[in-house]
Amino acid sequence: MRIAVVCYPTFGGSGVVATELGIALAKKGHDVHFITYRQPVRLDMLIPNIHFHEVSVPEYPLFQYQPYELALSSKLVRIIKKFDIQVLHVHYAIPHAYAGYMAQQMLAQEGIHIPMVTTLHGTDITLVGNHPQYKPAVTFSINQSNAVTSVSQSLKDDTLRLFEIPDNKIQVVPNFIDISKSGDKEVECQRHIMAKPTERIITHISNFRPVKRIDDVIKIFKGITEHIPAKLMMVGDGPLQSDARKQCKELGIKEQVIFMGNSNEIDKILCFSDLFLLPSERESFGLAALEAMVHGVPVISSNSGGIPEVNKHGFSGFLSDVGNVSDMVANAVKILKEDATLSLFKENAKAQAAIFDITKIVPVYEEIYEKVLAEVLQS
Ligand code: GMT
Repeated sequence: MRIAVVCYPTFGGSGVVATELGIALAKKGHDVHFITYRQPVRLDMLIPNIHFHEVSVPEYPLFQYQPYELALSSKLVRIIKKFDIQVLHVHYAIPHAYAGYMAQQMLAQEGIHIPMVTTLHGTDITLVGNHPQYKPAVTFSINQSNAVTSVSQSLKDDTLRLFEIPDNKIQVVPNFIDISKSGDKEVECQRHIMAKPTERIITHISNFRPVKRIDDVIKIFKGITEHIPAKLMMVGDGPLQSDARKQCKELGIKEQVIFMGNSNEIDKILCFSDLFLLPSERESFGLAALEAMVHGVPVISSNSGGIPEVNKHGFSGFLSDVGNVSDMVANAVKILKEDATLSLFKENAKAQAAIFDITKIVPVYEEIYEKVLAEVLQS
C-alpha cells in the first residue's frame, strides 16, 4: 500500500508513534511518505520504502501567522498525485485532520478519492482541540475522517464527552512498543557514569509542559532521597525547564539532578534507570511510561486519563491521585528499598509492556487502511 503520514516531527509522543508506525509499515513492504515541516526526529531515512517530503511555508509581511494548513494541504495534493498515494493517515487532529480534509476536497475535484484516517493523541482533544476557537473545526474534521482512532479508551471517552461525534466513529488502537528492541545488545548500559553503585537512578522524560507537573517530579525525587540515595535524570526540554532547575537549587538537590535535554538515546538512559516518574495532570496514554516499562523500568504515575490502561497498580508500578506526592514517594520507596522487590517490579514492567508489542498493533492499522480504501473505492 502507498501511505502518506502527517505528524508533528518533534520529540512529542504523537510524532514518535507516527514515526515508529511508519517505519514498521515500511519494513512490511508498504511505501510510506512522511509529510511534515521537518524530518521527524526518530525517522531513519536509510530504511527502504521510507520517504520524507518537507512542507515549507513561504513568509509574507502581511501574515502575522504563517498559514501552515494551506501549505500542508497543497503539499498533500501534490504528493498524493505524484506518488499515487492510496491512504492518508494524519496523527494529531490539529491542524492535520483539517488540512487533510481540504486536500481530499481538492483531489475530489480532479476525480481522485483518497481516504483519511485520523489518530487522536491527547492534547488535540483534551487541551487544545477543546478550545472554543478551534472546537468547530476540530469537530468537523474528525467527523469528516473516513476512520478515527484514539490511543486509549480514556481518550475515546473524553472525545465523546467533549465533542459531538458519534460513538461508533472512534476505534481504540493503543500505542505500541517494539519489544524486540529492549535488551538490545548494542546498547551500552553505562550506569557507572551516572551514579554510584549504592544509588538508585530515577528518570523522567517529557516536554516539560505544565500538564506534566514537573514540580511534582522534583518533589517526589526529593522525598525519595530522604529514604534512599538516588540520582534523577531529567530528559527532554520545554517551557518549565528553567523553573525545574531553580526548584532543584532551592531544595538543595541540584547535584543529584541531571538535566539531559532532548535525547535520541532514550534506550541508553532507560537501560540504567530503576524507576520512571510520570505524575502528569492528564495523559491520554503515557507513551514515555511504556517506553520505560519495555526496558524493565517500573513506573510511579498519576492515575489520570489513559495511564491506568498502561501502568498496572502494584504490578508494573503504582498509581496515585494527581498531586498526591507523599503517596508517590511512599510507593517509590516500596519499589526501590529492597533489591528483590525492585527486580520483581522490573520483570513485571517488561511483562506489562509486552501487551503493547508493535506486532499486535500494526496489523490493526493495516486492516483499517484496507477497510477505508475498499469503502472509498466502492463509493
Ligand atoms: O502533550 C504531550 O504529551 C505530547 C503529546 C503528543 O502529541 O506528542 O502526547 C500525547 O500523545 C502521546 C502519544 O499518543 C501520548 O502518549 C500522551 O499521553 C499524550 N499526552 C497527553 O495526553 C498530555
